[in-house]
Order: sequence, then structure tokens, then C-alpha cells
Amino acid sequence: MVYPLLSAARNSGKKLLAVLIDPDKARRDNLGELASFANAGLIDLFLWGGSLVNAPQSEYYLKLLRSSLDAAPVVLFPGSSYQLDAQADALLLLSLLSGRNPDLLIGQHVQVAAHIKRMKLEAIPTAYLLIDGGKPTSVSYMSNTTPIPADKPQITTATALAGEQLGMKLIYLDAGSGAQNPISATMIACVRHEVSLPIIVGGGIRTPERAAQALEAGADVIVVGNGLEQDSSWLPSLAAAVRAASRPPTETLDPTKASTQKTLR
Ligand code: 1GP
Repeated sequence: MVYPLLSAARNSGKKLLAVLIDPDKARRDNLGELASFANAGLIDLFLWGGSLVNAPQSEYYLKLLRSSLDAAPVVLFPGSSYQLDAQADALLLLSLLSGRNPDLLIGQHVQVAAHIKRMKLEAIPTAYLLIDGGKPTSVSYMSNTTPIPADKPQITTATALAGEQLGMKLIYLDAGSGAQNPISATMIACVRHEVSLPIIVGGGIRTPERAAQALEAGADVIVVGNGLEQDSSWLPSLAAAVRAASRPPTETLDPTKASTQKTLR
């Protein structure tokens, strides 16, 4: 089960590093390298998926990755219902709450409900919020939705809170893969202040400093994809930043404190 890992992190203040693999861009050597990092304890979990996945080798690469891992789970992060795969350890059952596309709020869920049950996949109901990251991203184009403006933490917070009240188990704040600007510390801190669920933050995290600022602001898990696709040599410093940000939950930041106003670089 993957969810206990996330909720234990939330409760203990331990921060987690998730690496996103887009199956269309997966390479055997890169997968092997990332698996070694995970087996050395530097990566806590993998997300697997993309806005549009065409690669016929996706299943094979997922098998390869899973068989190379000692303990780190692989969680599906699907861009569509075509991306279900029983080999994964769990599935982020995403509801795109920042958008108003009914297909991504309930339509696709109905299509795949019986398949998920048959596959015995652990489904983690996830409030998925797309935040403007400074440029159009594949996910906003493919989902036909408009992201929440980056300077509107109150909209993001209300949306995340609605997700919690609807019974979702996880919040995912995403600026989209390759985002120019990551989600601001202010926005993350506002959501952290209101919502008690584990929070995943991703999109545009390409330096250990950006990772640290997202975690300090209240993210429990950060996701890095693009930044590791070509070059994973900085992963040890990224993992060190994640470990350094771990702290008891009582020390969560107040969103009104000045340190959260910093612009992430
Ligand atoms: C995108 O949150 C993920 O959905 C990761 O984004 O590829 O920019 O790291 P990056």
C-alpha cells in the first residue's frame, strides 16, 4: 500500500522525493540509474505517466523499472484512462478540480472504475489542481482547462479544501511539466494552513533550492520530472535538500510569515 507512506510522511514531517517518468521519454540507461538512486534511499517513489503517452514500450519499461527496484513504489499518474497498468503499485485517481471539464471530474472515472477494481490497483483519490506556471503546458492543453492564476492562493486554497471535504485523500498542486515558474511558497503555505491532507507539489522544480522552498512552505512530497530526464547527476543534492527539509509537523509555516513571500528562483 502506498497511501500509508504518504500519510505517515504528512504526520511525521518527513519529506519525500518523487521522480516522474514520462513513458514516452523513458530510456533504459536513465531508468537503471534512477533505480540505483532509489535503492540507495535517495528517491522515495516514482510517478509514471504523461499528458499524452504513445510509446508502445511503456509496459515493458514499467516492468523493467519495477523489477530493478528494491522497495520504492511506482504510482500511476495517468493523463488518460488509456494509461492504466496493473503492474503499478498504486494509481493517483485524479480529479482535475481546478478545471471545469466534466470528463476529468467524473467521466473518465466511470469509464475505468470496473477496470481498476479488476486490476486490484490501489486507487488514491487525488484532488489535482493545475496552477499557472508562466507558460502553456501540455496538461492544460490536453485537459482543455485553464489553470488557476499563480497569484490567487485563495482560489487554490478553496479548491483544495473542497477536495478534502469531498473525501479526497491527497492534494496535488501542479504547475505542469516544464513549467517556467514553480508554484509559489505563498500558495503552498496557504493550502497547507487550511488542509490537513498530504500535499504533493510539482512542475518546474529544477534545483535543490526550489525543492527546499516548496517543502519548507508545506509540501510533503515534491515531484521532479523534466529536470532529471537528461541529467540525473544533481539527484544526490536534490535528495539532500529533501532530507534537510524534514521536520516535526508542529513547525508548519504560517502563510502570513514573510519567509513564504520569497520568489522561487
Ligand atoms: C508535472 O509535476 C510534474 O506534472 C513534474 O514537472 O517535469 O517540470 O518536473 P516537471
